[in-house]
Amino acid sequence: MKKYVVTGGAGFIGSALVRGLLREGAGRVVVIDNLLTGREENLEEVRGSIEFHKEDIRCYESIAPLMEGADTVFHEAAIPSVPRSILEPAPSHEVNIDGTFQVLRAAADGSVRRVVYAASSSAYGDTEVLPKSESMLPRPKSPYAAQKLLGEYYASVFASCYSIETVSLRYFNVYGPRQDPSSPYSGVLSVFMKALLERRAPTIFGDGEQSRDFTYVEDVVALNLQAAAAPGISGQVFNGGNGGRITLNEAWALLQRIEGVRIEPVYADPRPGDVRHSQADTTAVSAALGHTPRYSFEEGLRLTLEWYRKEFR
Ligand code: UD2
Repeated sequence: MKKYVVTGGAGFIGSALVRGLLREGAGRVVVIDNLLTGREENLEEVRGSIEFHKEDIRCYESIAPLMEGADTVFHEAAIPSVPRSILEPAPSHEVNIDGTFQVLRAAADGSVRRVVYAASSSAYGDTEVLPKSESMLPRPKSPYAAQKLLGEYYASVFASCYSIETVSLRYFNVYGPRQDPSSPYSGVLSVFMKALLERRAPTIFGDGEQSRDFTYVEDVVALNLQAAAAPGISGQVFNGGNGGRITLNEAWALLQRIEGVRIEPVYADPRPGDVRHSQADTTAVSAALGHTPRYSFEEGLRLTLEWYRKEFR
């Protein structure tokens, strides 16, 4: 029976991946999460089908035995958020860099076949050309972006120096059910949807004309499963995006239209470290992994809004 490990498996993306693995008939799914941002409720209905370990990825001794002999480790655990990494750089450095190193080290020592690493589109920074392709020179603008990029470098170095395969997926602004809207560092769509359902004005940092390639979580789950299975891609980095680009003003306008309300947003100063435009070139990921995103922005938005509606009731 093949064993799969998901670090950060109680988080928003990690728990969706756990569900995806179980749907695909994965035999043994081991979740490692320290519940800093993850929540056990995210795994509620699958709790009986997985092994849950409340451990911190920075602690090699705790995580190494859990990784032993796994087919694939999906490394989702991280402290996300650009502004959080600027305000509190030390914790995110320790988790995103030291923690990632310990995950790779434990996986290599434990004869894991492959690690699929959750990298970030933030690594690109502000490039002159859109869409952003993997061959562009990264230009991180925040500690978080630099940390996630170093994780990629570490992953590919482990693939070349040790007997382990690694693949990095640069996620582009993932959204969907279970994304926690309650922190000042929450993903913008989760914050927008909470404001919409509570009939409050959202805050838009800057002029709202910055754009993102918002990617529905189930497309990221499918991509991870493809990245775990595809042969001959070890050491490589792929974009995990939709290929589209939506401004924050457009996103808020669409949400109002879906809900049938009109609420003027409040505009505030732009956030330091913010990337202006983000859009994935999906050519390489489609050629190497056969990946095609299935959810349009509006479809993903409607599904997510439906989930929040039930959640907040
Ligand atoms: C970055 C990465 C993303 C992921 C994420 C993890 C880029 C382009 N994307 O997302 O792939 O790794 O980090 O944290 O770097 N905003 C508002 N109002 C709010 C909240 C946010 O206007 O209440 C703005 C924010 O200033 C930014 C945009 O919305 O321009 C998106 O912010 P975010 O925090 O959702 O994600 P972002 O782009 O920093």
